[in-house]
Amino acid sequence: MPQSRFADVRRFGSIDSTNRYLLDEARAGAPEGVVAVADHQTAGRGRLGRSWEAPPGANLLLSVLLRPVLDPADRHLATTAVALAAVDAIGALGLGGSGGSGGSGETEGSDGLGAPVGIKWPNDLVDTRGRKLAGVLAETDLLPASGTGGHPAPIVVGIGINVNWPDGDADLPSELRGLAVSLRMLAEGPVDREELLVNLLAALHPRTADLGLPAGRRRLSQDLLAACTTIGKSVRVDLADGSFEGTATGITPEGHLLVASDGVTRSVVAGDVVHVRPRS
Ligand code: BT5
Repeated sequence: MPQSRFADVRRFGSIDSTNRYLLDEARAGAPEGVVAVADHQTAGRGRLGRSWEAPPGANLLLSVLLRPVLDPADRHLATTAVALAAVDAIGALGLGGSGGSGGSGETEGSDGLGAPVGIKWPNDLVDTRGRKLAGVLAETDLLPASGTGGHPAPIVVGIGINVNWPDGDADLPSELRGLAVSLRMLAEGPVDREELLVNLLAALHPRTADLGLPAGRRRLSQDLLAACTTIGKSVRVDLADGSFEGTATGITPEGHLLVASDGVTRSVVAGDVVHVRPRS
């Protein structure tokens, strides 16, 4: 992969968490572009102390170290860049599967992206039925030491993509049945993890380069809007200091979610949101 800034790929048979590994590397001064890939994580992490499940050898578990020169208000776009790169990478597999058709009327966020997947704002890849195919976790370390040596402060972005697990609902723990899906299920057959990794490393290059440019950041927000399955949905937004309900109506050029509620449209920043979910 010539010219890719993601050429330093470190592979692990088993590790606690690729995000934890790269945060430690970042603290030790590692440059942008280091990638960690694991066959298995013993303590894969989700947001807010949640865990990420994947049996050994089945799925793509990867983190990248970014050091974008970004205003703190734009740092949430690192999640968007990686989520969009994953949509690109899955599209490039050309699976041509049914995409889990026969669904529940979920918005197809993938028009024009060539993949039967969309992005549930802010950090999930979902199929056309809203089942979770991948999750993205961005972690940052603003300790002064991490940004020394001329490096901007790091953002470690991890993604877990369900490639060959689960093979069906029966594989899943009961709490994830009907809620999680894999590429294997969508393609109705095994999917090559290596090919997906190669596609993802290739797609990460332009997507993360966009973080550093005003026009690039607008492109990320526009492409997020095009891929976003949350638009048009009723949502409840849980903020640290309370919650409100409304309808997701759009995404701003800065990548914020617009939620209309009681005749007022509010802009919601990913970092402020504890949870956005369909209103029950
Ligand atoms: C996420 O958190 O979705 C972020 C997941 C990031 C995982 C990657 S793997 C590589 C890197 N290293 C790490 O240690 N982490 C990153 P969140 O939105 O909090 O969702 C977590 C929730 O998703 C869990 O509480 C489960 O309900 C559900 N879940 C867990 N494993 C799943 C899976 N394989 N597929 C679908 N849903 C899952």
